Amino acid sequence: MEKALLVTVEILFRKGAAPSGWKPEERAGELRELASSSGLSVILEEVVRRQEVSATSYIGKGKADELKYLCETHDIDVVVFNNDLSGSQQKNLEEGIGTKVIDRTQLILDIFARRAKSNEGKVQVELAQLMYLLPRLTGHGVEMSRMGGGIGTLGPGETKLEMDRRKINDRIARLTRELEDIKKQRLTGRKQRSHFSLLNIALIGYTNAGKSTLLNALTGSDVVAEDRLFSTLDPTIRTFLLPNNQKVILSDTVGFIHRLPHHLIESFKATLEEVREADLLVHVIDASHPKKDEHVKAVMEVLKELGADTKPMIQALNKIDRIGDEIIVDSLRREFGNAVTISALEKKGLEGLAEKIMAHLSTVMETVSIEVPHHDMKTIRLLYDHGHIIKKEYRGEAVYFEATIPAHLAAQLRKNKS
Ligand SMILES: Nc1nc2c(ncn2[C@@H]2O[C@H](COP(=O)(O)OP(=O)(O)OP(=O)(O)O)[C@@H](O)[C@H]2O)c(=O)[nH]1
Ligand SMILES: [Mg+2]
Repeated sequence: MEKALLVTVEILFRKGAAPSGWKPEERAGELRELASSSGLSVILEEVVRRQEVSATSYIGKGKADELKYLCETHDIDVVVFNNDLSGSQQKNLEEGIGTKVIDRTQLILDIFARRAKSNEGKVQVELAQLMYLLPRLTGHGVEMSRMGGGIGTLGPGETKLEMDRRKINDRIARLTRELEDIKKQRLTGRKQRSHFSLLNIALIGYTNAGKSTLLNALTGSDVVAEDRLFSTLDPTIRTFLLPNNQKVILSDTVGFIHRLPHHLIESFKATLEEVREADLLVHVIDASHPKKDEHVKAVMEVLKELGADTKPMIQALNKIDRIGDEIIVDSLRREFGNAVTISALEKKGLEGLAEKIMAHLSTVMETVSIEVPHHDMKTIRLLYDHGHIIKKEYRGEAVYFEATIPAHLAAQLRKNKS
């Protein structure tokens, strides 16, 4: 395991910067979780307060010398900065401190690279890594060993593969084309799925909020749910039968984080298609987390970037088993505008969530009365699969149905008839 020193720099006078709602110690706490999620062993943590950023070495020579001393005495392999470093700042810091230096974005990219299992995930991560590297090229190429393999594979004696800007640009173009293909396949896949016209519900939320645990609790699947950041990378799609026998599609996908590297959002748009295509979002919030408000804010920002911030949404305050106190749970529920409170782990409050989902769906459902010929199995199946049958009567050659079905299917039926 590589030994890491984590450094969070707090710049005291940043021109025009809005106050962030995160104290430096809280940012440091999240960096610690990120570092352990990527398999680093955190030996030391430093919070550095500075008046301003040094353009060349970010923290100034004196501080760099101090870190060099710490790294030597504690046998540190890598120093992780919680701040965004430019290519030259990173290089100068590496020279000054005498160890490998990475920033928060690289750390997150590294975690994603480790988690990527599917071809789609791998392509998306590599694309994000290359887009991160491109503006950092100093003209003589870049050590490719920095990326792809993850932190653990970087060590003395590694092969340094040089790649120049042109090659990187070519590779970016190729990966982008590959992603286009993946997107097309995904769309045909979705169209072929017999459940294409079912309503789609996407579970979204901050990383580690409990989305996968909730999917498992609702659908009885066994998606990996772990106490580490970014457990889920590839989307999982399951059908879910609501208590009123209406079938819907439930999808679980990658979690969000505050200051999620923009390149990741850009390149993960294929995976995040499930979110963009959803009819309804269930926003899973870790209600027991001290930073829950900031988490919610960060999630809304990412949704905005995806163009999905205006979708109908149900907020599910999760992990209430950790809160225990009914009064606090009640006040939380009110604070979040009558959100549902659940414990995905203990399978509590799930009926309340299902009710909210049904209530929402009833606003996008329509009741139809229709006579269907016996032989028209397609329509009959559609009513059963996607609708909720209220009344059924045999009338000679036809069957009469009264059913609630998704509004878009009702429109389709009317069109077919005319
Ligand atoms: N106490 C408690 N823990 C929970 C609850 N729901 C989830 N957890 C735990 O929280 C951790 C994260 O759960 P996941 O379901 O993996 O979270 P996620 O939102 O899918 O996370 P990412 O995929 O990393 O974005 C796991 O250790 C779960 O066991 C809950 O209701 N109560
Ligand atoms: Mg997950």
